[in-house]
Amino acid sequence: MNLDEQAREILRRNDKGGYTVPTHGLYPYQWNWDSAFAAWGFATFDLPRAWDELDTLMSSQWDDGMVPHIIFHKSDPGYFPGPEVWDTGQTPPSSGISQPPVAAIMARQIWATDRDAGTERIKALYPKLVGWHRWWHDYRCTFGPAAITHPWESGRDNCPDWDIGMADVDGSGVGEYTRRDTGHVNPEMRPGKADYDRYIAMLQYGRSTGWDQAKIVAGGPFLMADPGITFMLLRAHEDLSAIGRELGQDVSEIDSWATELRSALPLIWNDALGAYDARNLRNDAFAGVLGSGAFLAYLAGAGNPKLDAQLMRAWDAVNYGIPSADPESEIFDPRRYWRGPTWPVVNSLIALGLTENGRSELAERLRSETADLIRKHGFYEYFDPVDATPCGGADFTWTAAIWLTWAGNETENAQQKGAA
Ligand code: 9WN
Repeated sequence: MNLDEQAREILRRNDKGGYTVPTHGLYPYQWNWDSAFAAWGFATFDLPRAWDELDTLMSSQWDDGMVPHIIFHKSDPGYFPGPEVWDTGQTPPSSGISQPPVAAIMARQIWATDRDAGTERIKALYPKLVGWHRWWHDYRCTFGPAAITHPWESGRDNCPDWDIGMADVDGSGVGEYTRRDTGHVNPEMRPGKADYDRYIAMLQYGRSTGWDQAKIVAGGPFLMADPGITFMLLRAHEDLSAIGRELGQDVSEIDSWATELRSALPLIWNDALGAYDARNLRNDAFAGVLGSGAFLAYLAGAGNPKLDAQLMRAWDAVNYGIPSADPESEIFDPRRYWRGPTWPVVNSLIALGLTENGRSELAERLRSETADLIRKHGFYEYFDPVDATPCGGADFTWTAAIWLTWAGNETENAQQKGAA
């Protein structure tokens, strides 16, 4: 089976009927941003199924507009914390936080593959996407940049960006619990026990408020500005606005969210670091660490020469893809989850921005390094950027999806080189 066929086979196998699990075992439910990438992947060979994925995701929307980070369609003892721990009282059961809002970005890409077939589908999704973006604006952008109330909300769970905020979270009183993730993959690759205690403490705080998002933002144990979400949301606002305009809608509200968010970017620019940086919104302190969240600036057309210099320094220090943390810092840990490894899916977003900003040579380098990883080892969750060791879960949905949409798309040049 060639890699395209293998990738399609993974998407089909991870399809649970209307939604896709990220991988069997480790992640047995529907995850928010994984699902948006899955839809993008399905769009290369089964367009109706692509739209179904987004429909199922958006059908989990809360009354306040939030689209949760995990949707627990069918209970599965293989994942902790499950629906009974989150206890959000929602139907379908879900977690109580959100995740990177990439659905509008993917919906626009999918629509472009077949306008006629997609128009009715995107019309139905559009008001829900607007409601979700309004939620981000009203509940998470009150300080300017997009804030997260839990590291899991960022999608980049244990990256060094959150260390200063995590240090203020007391995880000592969470009680006994059994992790399931470390039974599926090497514990050396996953966040440590002290991190997990704090994750659970934040969850317990949210639950104690009855998942009142305004209370969580006002008094929760953790609140940080996230450059990654800020750039993904900004880009998603602009894509949603473009979709709305084509549907003949009044998009002035969406445009005003985008303008406000763009004007907040100086608040997450750390001149001492020479890059965008996460910020603790409880005391304004910068995290002072360079990570892949900063490089998502390219996705929102917010790159600049100083960031370019940091990108090239960090990227040239490894061999495969853009590392999730600075390879020249002491924190760098090339196999531990978001503290160093490269994530094909993040690379795909950065490359999308680089291409659109006229940096196609860099985008092609990123594509070919990402493709090398997948060719060498298969569709893993993430990889060591120094020696290409495959890490985390195997047969991963979003890695298969970005192979089909991006990484596997050899340019004519590369194909000729390969044939020569
Ligand atoms: C918690 C599913 C998800 C991704 C996240 C990734 C990881 C979960 C976990 O897996 O997070 O949400 O249990 O580690 O960090 O980006 O969406 O693939």
